[in-house]
Amino acid sequence: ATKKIKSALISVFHKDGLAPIVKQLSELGVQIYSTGGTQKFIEEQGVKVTAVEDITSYPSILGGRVKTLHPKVFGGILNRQEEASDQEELVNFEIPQIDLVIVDLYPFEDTLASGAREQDIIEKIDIGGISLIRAAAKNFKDVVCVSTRNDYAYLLELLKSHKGETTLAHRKKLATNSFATSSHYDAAIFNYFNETEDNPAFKLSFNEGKSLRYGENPHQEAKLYGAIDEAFTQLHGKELSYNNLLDVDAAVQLMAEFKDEAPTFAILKHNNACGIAQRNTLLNAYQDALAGDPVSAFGGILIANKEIDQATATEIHKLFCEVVIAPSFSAEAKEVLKGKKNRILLVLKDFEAPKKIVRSCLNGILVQDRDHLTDTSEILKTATQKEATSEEVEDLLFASKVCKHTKSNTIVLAKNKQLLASGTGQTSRVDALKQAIEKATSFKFDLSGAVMASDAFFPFPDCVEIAYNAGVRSVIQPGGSIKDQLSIDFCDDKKMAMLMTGVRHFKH
Ligand code: 93A
Repeated sequence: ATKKIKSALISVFHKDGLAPIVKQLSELGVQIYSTGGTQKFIEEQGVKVTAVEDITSYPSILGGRVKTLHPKVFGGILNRQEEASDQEELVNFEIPQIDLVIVDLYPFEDTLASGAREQDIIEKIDIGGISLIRAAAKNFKDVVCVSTRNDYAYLLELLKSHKGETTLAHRKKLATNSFATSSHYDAAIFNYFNETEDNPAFKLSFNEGKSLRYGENPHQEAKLYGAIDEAFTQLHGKELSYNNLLDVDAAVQLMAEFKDEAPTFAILKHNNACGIAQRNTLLNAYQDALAGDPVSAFGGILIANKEIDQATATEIHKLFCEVVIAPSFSAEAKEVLKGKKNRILLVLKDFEAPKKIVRSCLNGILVQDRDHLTDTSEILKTATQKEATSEEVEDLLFASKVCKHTKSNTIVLAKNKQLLASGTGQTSRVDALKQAIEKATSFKFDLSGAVMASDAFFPFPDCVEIAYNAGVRSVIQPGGSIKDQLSIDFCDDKKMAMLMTGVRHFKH
């Protein structure tokens, strides 16, 4: 199945990289056909070339929209050399055989990215070029298809060392690359038309994923799709792993809740906050976040809502942590934090998180709106006789925001804008509460006057009872259980305040 290239059709948008190829083709005595601009370029190289119009007997029409779309061109590419009837037709219709197709498509994506007008973008939807690629790749048994400048070096090698002879394997490899080119190209066009979905996750292009070192575990392969460099700039450290990326995502979503508030610092492990605090200075916020659970903080993901200064960096430097994320780092802070070779430093950009989130499910994909509802004082309704004090309301909202970003079932205990402990990802709400109390107690936190937040309603009054016994005096929860009244009655009896948000924040 070795074939020698005797003729070529070349139609390329960008002419760079083409000169050595046409020279080599000419040395091999290959008959070259070409379209307008490409023809001119080839002539400038002093290489003999025949206009495609000479094959079609048609000029380029409709302002270039129809140049190569002609049976004489496609017949030359799609004919099967083994089919006697195909070959007869070539003779009858005076169709020249085409052995090699080189195309560089209209730059649709670049034009889109340049912010061009719709009309100009549409004009950059290549029709003839993509058809040439599909035709040549389909007929890879006989035809060599070069669909991207990335394959020029490979082609040159075939022309030089193999004197223009190609094996079936060579041609199949180039055909495979060609369908990668065409599917990527069409996906970009689809995404442009399908803008309404507004989700970079849909803008996956299947030949462009970035390989990660491994997935959740070393035996799992993994890839990352999408332009995450639009979300942050990495200043320092090793390459982000699969798990790092999930933690960074969780950290960024959590901190978005506190974006314009006082200095806030959070430490996450396994996508959950193990410490978070809001203070007058970032240093204090960091110290009190760390105090929330200094054991879990080891190897954690750290995030700040303000620039990390030298004082905070100096404290952080004492901790072994995987990633530090902030809107910026002072020059001194950068120096300090770069002191550990592997520590990843990320500058968070002002990016817009996609409005939809995507997950695989069985043999399909689940798509849902992001949980964009943030609990604010306006939505709160007091269910009990006792009102919460303004300090308590602040703590309740703080706790509720943390709760929203913690795996369900979750209970968050907080006081004075500091996470005291949470119960995360438990199969019962009571277990989540017990876990939180035990953790808080083990770190010697005084729970008297603490607030409790729950991501979903209390089905029974047991949680408020256990919380009361631990010292909790105010509670925030969505409400909506048919047994809400039992929890409310208990609170009234014990002079506790209970605020209802009406908004559930499950995070499965
Ligand atoms: O407008 S098109 O879709 N119509 C065509 O028939 C056609 N044939 C080739 N665009 C077409 N091409 C594209 O023209 C090629 O994909 C290439 O990008 C470009 C090369 O044009 P020129 O040689 O005139 O610079």
